[in-house]
Amino acid sequence: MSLKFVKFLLLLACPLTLFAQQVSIIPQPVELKLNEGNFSIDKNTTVQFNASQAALKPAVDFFLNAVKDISGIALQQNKPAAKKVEFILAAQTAFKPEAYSLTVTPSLIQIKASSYAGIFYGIQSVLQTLPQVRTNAALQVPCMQINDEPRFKWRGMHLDVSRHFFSADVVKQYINLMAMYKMNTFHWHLVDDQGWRIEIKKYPKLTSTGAWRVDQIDKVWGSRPQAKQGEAATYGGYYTQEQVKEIIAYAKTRNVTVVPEIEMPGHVASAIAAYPQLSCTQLPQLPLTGGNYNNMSSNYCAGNEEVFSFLQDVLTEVIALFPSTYIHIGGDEVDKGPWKKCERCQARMKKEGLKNEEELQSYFIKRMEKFIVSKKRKMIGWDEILEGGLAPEATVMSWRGEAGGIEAAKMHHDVVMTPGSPCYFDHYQAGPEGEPLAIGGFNTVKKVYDYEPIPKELSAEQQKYVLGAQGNVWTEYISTAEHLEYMVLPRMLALAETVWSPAATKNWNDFSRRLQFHFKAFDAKGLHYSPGNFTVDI
Ligand code: TNX
Repeated sequence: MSLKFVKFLLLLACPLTLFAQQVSIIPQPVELKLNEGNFSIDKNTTVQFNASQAALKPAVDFFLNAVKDISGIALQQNKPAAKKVEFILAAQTAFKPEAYSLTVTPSLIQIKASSYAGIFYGIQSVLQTLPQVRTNAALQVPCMQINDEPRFKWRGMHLDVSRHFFSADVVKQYINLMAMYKMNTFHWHLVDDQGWRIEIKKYPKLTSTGAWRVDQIDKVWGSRPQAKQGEAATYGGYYTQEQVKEIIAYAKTRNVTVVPEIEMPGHVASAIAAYPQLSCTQLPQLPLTGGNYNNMSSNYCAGNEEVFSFLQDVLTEVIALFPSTYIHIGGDEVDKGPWKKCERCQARMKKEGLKNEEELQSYFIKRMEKFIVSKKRKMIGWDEILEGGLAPEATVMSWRGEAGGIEAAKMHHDVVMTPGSPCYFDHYQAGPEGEPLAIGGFNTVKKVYDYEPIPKELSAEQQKYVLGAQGNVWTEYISTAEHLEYMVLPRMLALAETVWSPAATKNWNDFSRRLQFHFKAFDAKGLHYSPGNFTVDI
């Protein structure tokens, strides 16, 4: 054989061996070096972690369960062994928050971090190298070294459970999917015109009345006439406080913080259906059935003191349940019409020297912030809270493009970027022919992947106020768990890489390749997703 031919054969073989060694982790780790060989997880493998680090137990159990689910192997724990999977909680200063290192050699898998979060993410990276289909064989983990940390600290996914209700199990599944891709903040939109979804002990009608409506939302947004008093409410649901606690604990194991949204002062027809005295007109009404919000009785009355004591009572129960730093107060799309016609609102404006209804809204939100801060929490709201003057310590969620976020960052307020384009996962991702009816807009997976959460307009100093980004899932048109999965997969994976991986190393082609592995995993797990179009940027 000529030397030339041997060289040719080597050239051919090289990419093949490289290919065999590729891993498909999403989001792409900051540093990943593949080495020769594998660690083989079999029944002689043991997991080890220091007994003094009992806090790691839920993460270790997560790993043990995942291995058992895939292979049936029940790993040994803390037994002396030649081959081990080791979890090491290092000194606080050794790793940044949520960072980890992962070392795999033929005899050792070692995950090291300074936090539970880091250990959990090391585990997620290992799990993404395993076969995703059930097998009876030993599990091969390629030898490698990973050093990894997130780019942003707010890696969010939102879910609207008001327009359609999703069971506690579906919510857990949603959180589990988030955690697999290292997303860490679940924004739970619990209140809107079409249903109040969280049990509040002091105000039982919020759920006995406010959680139920006459019909599911019509296919065409807002076209269904408002239901009449006395019609039978047939659609709805809510979470008991016990279920809420369970969901928070489930999320905590997966390093997901649950941020509750208690919408105010608009989008609250459901609360007013339960307690009509909270609106300006005080007229009886029902939770809305359509997506429209321009309803004369959909706002709280900003001139009524009872509204503020009601909301403080509600938030007191919410704060007792949710350990999150942030409490979301909504603040979006307030129709100022009812306030203009309301004597009490006008009297309040006069008394407080407020020039217009925007300032009245700002007065409302500032009072709520004072209360939330007095409970040692932070307030976050949609970007309309900028109108009429931003509350002193508020964090802004920028959804009507990035303008609100830019303005807030320039004022040295924290910001979460979630512009409708491309962060709204209720918009079409393909088609629209052959796609389930969606709200309009067009956010392909490529568009999400290319999103850069730091606007160029911000100086290096101002950029620090961008905490991260979030995908939002409004559910006017989404009523089943399958449809929900379909809207989120794979766009959430693209967002996960955007908020975790360094901007400079993002690579669409490589992401598309890795995505194919995850599609196989979704197939094996029976998850619904959009196969999309991965070569063309539409
Ligand atoms: C605007 S985004 C809303 C929601 C709708 C959504 C539909 C935001 C803060 N408010 O109430 O569901 O558009 O995409």
